[in-house]
Formats: sequence, C-alpha cells, structure tokens
Amino acid sequence: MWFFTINGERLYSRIMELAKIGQIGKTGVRRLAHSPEDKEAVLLVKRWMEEIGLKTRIDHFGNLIGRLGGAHSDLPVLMVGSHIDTQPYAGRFDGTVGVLGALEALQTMIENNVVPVMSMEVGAFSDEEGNRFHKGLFGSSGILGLLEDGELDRQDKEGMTRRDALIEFGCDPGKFPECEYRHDQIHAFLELHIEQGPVLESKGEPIGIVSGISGPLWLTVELNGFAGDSGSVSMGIRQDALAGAAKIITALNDLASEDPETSTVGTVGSLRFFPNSRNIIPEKVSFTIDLRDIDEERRNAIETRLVEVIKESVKKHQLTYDISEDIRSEPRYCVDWIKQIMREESEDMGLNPPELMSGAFHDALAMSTVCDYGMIFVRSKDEVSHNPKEYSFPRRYFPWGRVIV
Ligand code: HGY
Ligand code: MN
Ligand code: MN
Ligand code: MN
Repeated sequence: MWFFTINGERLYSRIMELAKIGQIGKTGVRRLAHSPEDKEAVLLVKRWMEEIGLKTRIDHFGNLIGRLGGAHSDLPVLMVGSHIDTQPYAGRFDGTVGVLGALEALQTMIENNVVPVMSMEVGAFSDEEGNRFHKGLFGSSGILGLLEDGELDRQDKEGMTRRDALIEFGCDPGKFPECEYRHDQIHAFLELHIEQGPVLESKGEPIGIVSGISGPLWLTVELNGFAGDSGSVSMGIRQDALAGAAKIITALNDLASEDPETSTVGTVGSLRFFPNSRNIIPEKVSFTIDLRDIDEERRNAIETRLVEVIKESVKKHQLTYDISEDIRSEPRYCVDWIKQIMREESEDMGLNPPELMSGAFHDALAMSTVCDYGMIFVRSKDEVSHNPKEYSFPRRYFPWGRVIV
C-alpha cells in the first residue's frame, strides 16, 4: 500500500470555518438538527465537496452526500462520514472532524490522481445528536430504512414537528423511500471522531482504534400529580410530581455509579415541569433518561431496578406515570479486518494506538446494522465534549495525517 499526506492546515482551517456557523461565545457552537444554521453548514460543506469535484446531493432526510466515482462503479460504496449537527451547547470538533477529515482524505486522493476501486461517499448525516427531537442517528438510520413509526411527529420544545422542520429545510418526507440504500450497496463504513473521553490523553496517544460503541437506552418519563397552593396543602396529601421525580433522578445516578469499574453511565439531561411557579405544587414533570453500557445485560438490569424505583416513587407521591422509549440499541463492535488495517498502518507511521470503546454513540452505530464499520478516535483535551471548551485535533497531533490507498 502507498500513502499520501493530508493537508492538516487545510483541514484545521475548514473545521474553524465551519465552527463560525452557529457560533456561541468564542469557541461554542449551536447547530440544531434541520435548523437554519444546520442548513447553512450543509451548504458550506456541499460547496467544499463540489470544489474538489465530488458529485453532491442533499437527500430528503437532510443528509449531505458527496460521491467520488470509483474504477468499478457497480461495486458497493465505501462510505465515510459523521455529522455536522451539534448539541445546543457544543464544541467545534464533535462530528465535524469526521466529515471534514473524510473530505480532506478524498481531496488528497484526487490531488494525487488516485481513483478508488469502489466509489466512495462522504456522508454528513442529519440529526445525529438527537437533541431537538429526542432521538438521534436520524439521517444515518433514514438511508437504511430503519426509521420507526411516529418519527416525523416528534416535536421540539417549540412544538414544531420533525416533518415541518424537514419541509422548512427543503426536504420532502414523502420521498424518503427514494433516498434509501439497499443494504448490499454499502461495503463498509468508516468514521473519524473525537474521543470525547480521557483515555488517549492519559496515554499520550494522538489516536485510538475503537473496539465498540456502548448501547444507548433513551427513555422519557412523564409524572402527573396535582397542582395546589404550596402554603395550604399539607404534606401528607400532596401529589408533588417534582418530589417524585427527584427520587428517580438520584436513583439513576446511584445505580449507574454503583460499580465504578464498569462502563455504565446514567444521565438525566433534560427536565421540564409545569406550572413552574414558586408557590404551586408541581403538577407535571417530564424528564429524559440516558442509560448506556457496553454490557447490554448489565444495562437492562439497571433499567429494571430503575422502573421499580419509579413505581415506588409514584405510589408514595400518589402520581400517575408514563415511560416512552426513544432509543434502545445493543452495543455494536468494530470488525477485525478493519481494525487490523488501522493497526498495521498506524504502526507503519510509528504510532501505537490503544483500542478503546466508545461511550458516546455515533452514526457508525446505525451503519453497523447493515455493514462492517471501523472508527478512529482523535484525542480530546481534558475529556471535554458537548461543551464549548471541547478541544481536539491541534495541527501538531496530525502532521503525518495520511490517506492510505
Ligand atoms: O449522545 C451521544 O453519544 C452522541 O454524541 N450523539
Ligand atoms: Mn458526535
Ligand atoms: Mn455528540
Ligand atoms: Mn457520530
């Protein structure tokens, strides 16, 4: 195999350029799925793709796909990519490193007249983060025909449905089927992503080879009580939905923290309650549960125990409750043949990348249901991500970034 060295400066400056869209503060970004900022970012990356000669399209899921024709266009494609939508309080590197890194790799190939055996596609998949409509991996699941019923009726905090947000973005949800791939059309999927964790920095390694992605379980819990005057209703007869929720929230944290040696993580990241007045007993609470583990059985055992706590708390506070499921995925492992190539080529560059699992999920989690996948992690500074202080990928870590062909 021979290799070419990417242009690290060009890659880094594109990451910084893209970060100006939806910029918050000095280094923060906010580009929610299917938002005007998301569209502006998609159009900028689309322009960059076209400038290097890729054939581009924005499909009806809101995905941006750039294609480099291969010597044998009848072969399944090698897909590489990630996402450029972000969390509402995000950094500049989560997702963008994977899309712009893929773009840089293809540009380096084109500049060196390398024609890939099979066509290659760079995907900037829509709504990977799942913040706005409470379910992630939308665009990557969409092209695989894996969307569940009701997906288009999901509402954001303003009550806008995903359907209307997509139409505003310029998509026609009625045309989803024509944007789907037959599963045998994709040979494999590769994703470059920031680690969003401490391992590479602690080992002094610039990159890591991902062994697998934790299986996320996302639930939304709704508790219903009864509003009343906080001064006059005695404690024994209250139906305080927020007091009921508090017990469940701390229980999730306690259960997930029980064994610090495990990769179990549990988070309540979003909570809304009504009527939200100092002197009215909260009548309704809705909050999210994000429970993950590379060990699915262990995760499901914690889920069972948590549901028990919900039932006890509901009984104690005389509430009613509803639990809806947004995401339930088993952990998905990278395949050996791709990891082997990554290892050999890294060693050839004088690197010794550790293998590590990913607690965060990625578009690779969706893609892995239909094809082999591999992921490379780029080191994160101070384990920070989903935070404007996220920092990765300084030029000095990547002087030798290469495209192996
Ligand atoms: O939540 C995640 O793990 C990913 O960042 N969307
Ligand atoms: Mn990401
Ligand atoms: Mn993320
Ligand atoms: Mn991702």
